[in-house]
Amino acid sequence: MQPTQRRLANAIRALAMDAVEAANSGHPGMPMGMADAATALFTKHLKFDAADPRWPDRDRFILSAGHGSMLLYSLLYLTGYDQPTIEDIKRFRQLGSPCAGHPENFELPGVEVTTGPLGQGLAMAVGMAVAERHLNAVYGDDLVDHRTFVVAGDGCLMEGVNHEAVGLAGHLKLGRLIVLWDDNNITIDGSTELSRNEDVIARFQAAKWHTVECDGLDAGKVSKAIEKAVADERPSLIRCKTIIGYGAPNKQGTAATHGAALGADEVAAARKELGWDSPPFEIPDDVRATWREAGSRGSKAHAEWTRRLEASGKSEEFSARIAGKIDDAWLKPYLETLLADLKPVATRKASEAALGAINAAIPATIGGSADLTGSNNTRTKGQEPLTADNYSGRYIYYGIREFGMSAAMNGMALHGGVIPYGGTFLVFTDYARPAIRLSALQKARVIYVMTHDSIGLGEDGPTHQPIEHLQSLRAMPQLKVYRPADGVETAECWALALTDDEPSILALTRQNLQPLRTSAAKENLCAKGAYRLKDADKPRKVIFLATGSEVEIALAAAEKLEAQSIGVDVVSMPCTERFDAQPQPYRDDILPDVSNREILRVSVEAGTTFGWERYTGLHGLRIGIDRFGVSAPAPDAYDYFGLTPDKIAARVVDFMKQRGME
Ligand SMILES: Cc1ncc(C[n+]2csc(CCOP(=O)(O)OP(=O)(O)O)c2C)c(N)n1
Ligand SMILES: [Mg+2]
Repeated sequence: MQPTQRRLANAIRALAMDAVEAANSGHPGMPMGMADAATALFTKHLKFDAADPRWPDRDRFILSAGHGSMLLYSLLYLTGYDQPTIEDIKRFRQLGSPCAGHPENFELPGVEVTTGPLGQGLAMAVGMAVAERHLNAVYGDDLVDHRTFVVAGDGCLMEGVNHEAVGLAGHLKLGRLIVLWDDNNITIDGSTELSRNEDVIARFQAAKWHTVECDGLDAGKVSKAIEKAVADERPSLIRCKTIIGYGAPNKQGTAATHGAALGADEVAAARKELGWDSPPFEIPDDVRATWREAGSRGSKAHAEWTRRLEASGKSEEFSARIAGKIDDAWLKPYLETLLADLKPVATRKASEAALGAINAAIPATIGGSADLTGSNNTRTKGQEPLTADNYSGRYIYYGIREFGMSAAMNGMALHGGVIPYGGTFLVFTDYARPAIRLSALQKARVIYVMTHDSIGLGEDGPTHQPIEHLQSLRAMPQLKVYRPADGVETAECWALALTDDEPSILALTRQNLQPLRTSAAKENLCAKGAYRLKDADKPRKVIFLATGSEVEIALAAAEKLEAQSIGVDVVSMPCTERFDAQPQPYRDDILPDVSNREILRVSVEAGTTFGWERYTGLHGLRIGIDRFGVSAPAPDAYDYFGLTPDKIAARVVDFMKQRGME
């Protein structure tokens, strides 16, 4: 006799209890409450093949309630993925185990996205569903035809980002997005009544979602609800009424099961309650066999899909597209055209021009903006909007949803087959920051087009003028921050961002900048992160390190110093992270290892000076802005903060005098 769905679910419950017990750390409540619903999904509905976690047409499963990671690890193990092994599960949350505290896409191929920061899994799922519909529009049902399933908790549905995600999904009519809500009325502090009285169902309905309710502890009923969700054209919310920690007789239904080991006595009592008599980490043969069958349920569909791909004549193109392979063949001809007709241009405009060439050459790009299309210059000629009526479009109007946009872009990038870029003002990276951090952690190739990158945006004033943003973003691991100085650098930085396997931020100006790179270079000079734009004419006394719009100011200041017989190198530093990764000899060549008395290093950036001592040394000179900005036309703001060639040259001369350098 086949084990019942309940018995299959109890295998999840047992593994979750035992792993948390062994680690004496973790969250048993959520996996125990949602075990039946997950069993229904994985044994009856989810299209996947445990033998190939990367099958492009698999359904995506996202555990937005990432604290319940043992639910996912159990499912991957039980259905027969190569990883995790039972040994991995025994070492849950220990150093080196792929069964990390929260699900990490870079640890286990079966984990689609990294979750734990509540709400973001759901928001990334929206991006996955967008990518699926877009690729379906491009390649047809034969090659792309899958769904995105999410398990979200009360926390996910309280976080602000869920409002952005739910609004966007409803608007884009993402009918293949299905969210199972673990409605257990419990969060860490206790009952949800402590903090929520909204009608969640009514809210989703108002956002044009389909909703359905079921007993989340009855796999059969969950199955019926999933069938209804699949049949509906709208995105669906399935309200699964559950009991947190279900099966632990003395603790279930309470916050005590949320995030702590149940304790030996309660685990023993739960085993009795559930009729589960196997020792820890042991799965009875009948249960294992049935779970394994569920894991290979999709193998036939997978094989048929592979045959269709081979017969499509698009096999190579499709596979390259999914693998995300692109080159920068567009760059050279683009730069030739650019250099033939140089004029002052804002780097946001230069970015738009580069994007014209990029979008024509690389069909995988999908652009967008959080309601600042005309300011971010992110939409190029002929780029059709991606809408509910036309998923083949390549431009998304995200609305005023910076966080939602960024999280969706993470989902799109991790789905594969598309390369998302999206814009807002640099200052509003603050609104997007939690998703930017997940781009970096997950190595999602997302390109953030962040314009209005300094006081140079002018009259909008201090609320809109970034100060600490560049440096705070540079502090984030696995993220490249680019601040190009002219049209050529902008194109070079775009090329680097597109071919990277990490996310990038392009910080771009509102104001016009002079062309600085006026002839073709043999290589992409921005690739080294910093390079000498001008060599000292007179004996070198000063090295300017400048970025973006301040490079031309540093150049003009250098000319003034040269006129006073002070030799100055000007180094353009579009990407500090790349410079840091250069071999020592290169870094020594740009920044010789001598004291600031011999050669003074001066940083010039219209933002905080915090951190620039990393390059100037403690005894160097840092020119920047260590307060909030001002509301004024850009030239007045620059003058006010002393960021003009005259004022900078004077400051350098003064500083050198004080140091006895002359
Ligand atoms: C953004 C964010 N804030 C806070 C936390 C810490 N945290 C983890 S789980 C949780 C409670 C979530 O409640 P719910 O989603 O209902 O999960 P349940 O207790 O039902 O398992 C909190 C506050 C987090 N992981 N992410
Ligand atoms: Mg809850």
